Amino acid sequence: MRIAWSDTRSSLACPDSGLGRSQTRLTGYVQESIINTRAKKPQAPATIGNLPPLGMDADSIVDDFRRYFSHTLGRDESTDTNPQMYTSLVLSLRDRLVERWRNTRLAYSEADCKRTYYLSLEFLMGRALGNAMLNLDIDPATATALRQMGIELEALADQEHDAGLGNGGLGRLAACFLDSCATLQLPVTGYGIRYEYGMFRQKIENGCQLEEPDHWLRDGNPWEIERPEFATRVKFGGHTEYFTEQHGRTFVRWMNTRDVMAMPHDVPVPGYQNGTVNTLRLWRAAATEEFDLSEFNAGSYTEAVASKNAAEHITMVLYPNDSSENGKELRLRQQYFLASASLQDILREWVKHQGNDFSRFAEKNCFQLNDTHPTCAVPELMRLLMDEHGMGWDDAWAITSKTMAYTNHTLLPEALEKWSVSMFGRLLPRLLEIICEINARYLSEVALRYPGDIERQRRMSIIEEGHEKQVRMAYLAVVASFSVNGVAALHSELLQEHLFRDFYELWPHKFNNKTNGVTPRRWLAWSNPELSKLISDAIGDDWCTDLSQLQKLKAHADKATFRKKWRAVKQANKARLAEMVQQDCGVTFDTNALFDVQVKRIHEYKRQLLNVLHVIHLYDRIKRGDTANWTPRCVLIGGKAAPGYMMAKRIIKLVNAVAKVINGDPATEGLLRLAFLPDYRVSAMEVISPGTDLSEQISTAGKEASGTGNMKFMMNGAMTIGTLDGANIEIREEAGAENFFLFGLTAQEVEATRHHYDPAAIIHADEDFKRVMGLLCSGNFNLFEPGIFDPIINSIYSPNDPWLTAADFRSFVDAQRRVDQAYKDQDAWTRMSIINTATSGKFSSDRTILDYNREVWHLPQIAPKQG
Ligand code: 62N
Repeated sequence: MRIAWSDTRSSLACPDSGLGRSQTRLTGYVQESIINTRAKKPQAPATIGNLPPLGMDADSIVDDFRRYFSHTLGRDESTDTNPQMYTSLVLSLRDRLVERWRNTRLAYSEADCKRTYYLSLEFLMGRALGNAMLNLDIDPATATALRQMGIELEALADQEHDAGLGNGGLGRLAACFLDSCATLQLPVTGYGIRYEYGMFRQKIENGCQLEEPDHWLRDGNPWEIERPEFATRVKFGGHTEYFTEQHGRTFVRWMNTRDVMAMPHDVPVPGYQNGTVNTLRLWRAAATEEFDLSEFNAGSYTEAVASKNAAEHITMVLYPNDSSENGKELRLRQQYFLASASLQDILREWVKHQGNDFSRFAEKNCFQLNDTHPTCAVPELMRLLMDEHGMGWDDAWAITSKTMAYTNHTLLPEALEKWSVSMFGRLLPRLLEIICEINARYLSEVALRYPGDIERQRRMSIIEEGHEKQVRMAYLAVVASFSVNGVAALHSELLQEHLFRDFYELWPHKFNNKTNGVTPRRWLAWSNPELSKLISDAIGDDWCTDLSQLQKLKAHADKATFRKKWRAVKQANKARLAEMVQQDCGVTFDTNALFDVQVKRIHEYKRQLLNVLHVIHLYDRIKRGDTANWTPRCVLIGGKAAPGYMMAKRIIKLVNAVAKVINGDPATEGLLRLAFLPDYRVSAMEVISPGTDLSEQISTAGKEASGTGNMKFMMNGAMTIGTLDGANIEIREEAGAENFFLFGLTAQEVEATRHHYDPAAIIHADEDFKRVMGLLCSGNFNLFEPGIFDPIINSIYSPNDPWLTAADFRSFVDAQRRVDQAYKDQDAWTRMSIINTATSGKFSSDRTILDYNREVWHLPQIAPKQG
């Protein structure tokens, strides 16, 4: 059997000998590692010197572009679809980012200020070119430069693959946050994983989802810069041994590990026209060097080279589950790999400047955990401080518990991460020991506060007892963090009342809310240039960095000329969206119809099914001739299903099946269209949200933590039809009840209804609903595939349906009727559309980040020196 990871016995664990078991030697080793990490004398600087700033005019860009294309990339054939042309443009722009990047680093380091590290397994960045041009304020110059060379900017920009390193909202939130931090000039660094394959590409065949690998790095990634000088080593496996020093102090060594190298790739994160460029550092796994050698020496050269693979597997692929963790060992490897590499990186930088003095570490550093996924950072920081830097438990815990902050993104029990204790112990034995010690100490605190309440200790334990013991990562995160937040007001309340009730009772001061937001640069300024111009012409352009300014639009909502322009922009954007639907779905959308859109991950709790039931109801009305005063509708549904989530995949099949029948029936001409948009992703949303009239936010109340798509739609002037769930509640508060289509049970009513839920009776009592179910059950949409929708039909009829789809059918249909009515009065509709944009200011991620900074991070804003 070949060893997949390097064995550190010979080379690393004890550099001076192969023995290393005697106490004196080990003492020597620990001291040496401490001494090695003391501040080193800076080396004499090389004399490369400072270069003059690069020109931001079209001519300078043309010069650089030509040099990259001809000299650096060695090409001379140029066509619009030539990948080297795209690369040449990116490298030219990147140079301009690099200058500002350096200035930013310098400014932060001179300020010697506190920093925050945003740890996330996902950063759903999408495309970077448009964002870089906007934030560098170099869009017009670039367009001119390319025109001079006879190149079309749009064709080039369209070549960029989305960086799809995330599943959905949680990953995109991380990306919006980075944009806001750079724009607010906050010293925040993102740490993530450079997956070789991002979110899968979705193909639709015979109405079913097919997954294709997303090899987004195939043509190279000109945005990133590899930094081998900061490569770090991450340990796995092995075992621990305890030693006692001469002075009686015990310490632990984690040995016989199989190591993997972590190679950083830095991606620039430009702020909006402010000279700041922050960093997103993404780690790639690579084989260690010496492990080749050990295998090589054993005489198995090819096996040694081949086994590099195993190490590199760690960062091969993003797990495409957005709501249920599956307990796979490779996923835990990814999580630890990110946590360990990032913390080592941060501690190395600290020691470079401060030596082994950690007395001010807690006041200078903060780690924001994006859900529980990076929670290995808690025991890993303890381990590094104790085992690598010689600190005692209490000091290490003081630092850890003052620097960790945890954001929760879900209440769904199936999404709460748990790791089997036995697997955890095999893969990360030292970390498991530390977790058990954290648990023991914290449970004794619980015991002190609630003497004799054994049941409470069992409930609150980080280790869940049972047939198979499990580590509850959310509890670990809460215990170790000084701040725990939900992502919308309702969600944060529900966390305190349910999931973390016991913890809230014990530590109320830890809990807070941070309502999500999205960046107005990408989601309004860049993706909707026409509306942006109209807005700026009316109220100036400060809104881009102070979205509350949009309030000023309210005054313009009463002007007929303004409303006319507003409507013209929406029409143009609907035409763009219709073009995309035509291209990707082969369905014709008439831009005079109401564009009704639901795009998000496919999940039962998000209730795409309820949406389809409404569409079937509209079809039924058409078929029975109930079309007086009809409002024509084009319904668009898009999103990916987790590859193993059968119900979600069946719902996609249903949407496509219903679409086929409806679009193919001449009776629906001019009245109703339904399309499923394949491969929903960031760059698609940039076209979708500007062209939408009605945004569907119809989750079962209490289940959607926040939602962020809802905010993108609102900014772009869409009306929302929604339940009182997640951030919908706050959207409705801001827009006003009269500018929001509300329906459905409240979160409280949902819980109360469960005990006496009788969907069959509800359906029987509702003539419309009965007819819809009749169509579904008769096989009207699956003539040649009998029975395929039975699981869906059964879920609707089930008294145990967790999502209570039938309970909300009637009020949903009624709300949609109000939508139809409202859309008929185009002037009134446009007014409501303007008001929605005008009141969307709260949902800028700048506001969210300022909240985090005021209440959790406490960072200074630092502007780099220009030039
Ligand atoms: C979303 F670990 N969550 C929320 F593998 N999760 O659903 C949405 F199990 O309401 C919020 O608006 C948004 O976060 C931002 O706060 C979400 O996107 C995941 O993508 C995810 C990924 C992996 C897991 C679980 C959840 C896993």
